[in-house]
Amino acid sequence: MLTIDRCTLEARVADITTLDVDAIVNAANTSLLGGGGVDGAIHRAAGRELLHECETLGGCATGDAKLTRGHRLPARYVIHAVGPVWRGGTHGEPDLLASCYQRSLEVAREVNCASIAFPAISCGIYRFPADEAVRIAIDTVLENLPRMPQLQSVIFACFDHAMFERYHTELRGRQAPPSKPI
Ligand code: AR6
Repeated sequence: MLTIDRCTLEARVADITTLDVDAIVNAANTSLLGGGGVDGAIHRAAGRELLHECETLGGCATGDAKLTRGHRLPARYVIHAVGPVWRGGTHGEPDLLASCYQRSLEVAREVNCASIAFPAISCGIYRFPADEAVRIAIDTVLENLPRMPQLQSVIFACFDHAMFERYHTELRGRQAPPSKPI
């Protein structure tokens, strides 16, 4: 866990659909009409009403994010972010992934979220290398914190222990060393 001012960043092994936070982020595709992975799990848990709301949004560009309500989820909102498909890293994938986190945080700020949970966007079906994705996720959240005074909790929800270890190690590496006694 890393605490910066009033905000904690933590990794958790968790099914993101169970988290009682203001917003969970979905790793969606450009249609916003559901799919496999975490997207499928979120749509199953939220119910048909989520699909109906998504149908009104007209899709979403890669690197962007759009808001819906959480419907039957414990979370108040779902922020649907569209990550890049990994195509070797020379097609702007890192910038597009950073943009997903950036846009998700901007959307969360618009509805005044104090707590948000992210999955490892693009790290499943879209095959983005996990170590680099984790660094991008944490960097982008940290860069945005000064603009988000309402934010108190950021959870990186990991589906397996290997992903948890990546976030945990990276977060520990960002911890300021204890100040030396004078
Ligand atoms: N809670 C938390 N993390 C999860 C969960 C869950 N319930 N389920 C899977 N993960 P992926 P992508 C992890 O494939 O790579 C869909 O079809 C998973 O282990 O869900 O961005 C969409 O419609 C991995 O670490 O998303 C798109 O077409 C991470 O979530 C496409 O997949 C992301 O894996 C998006 O692919």
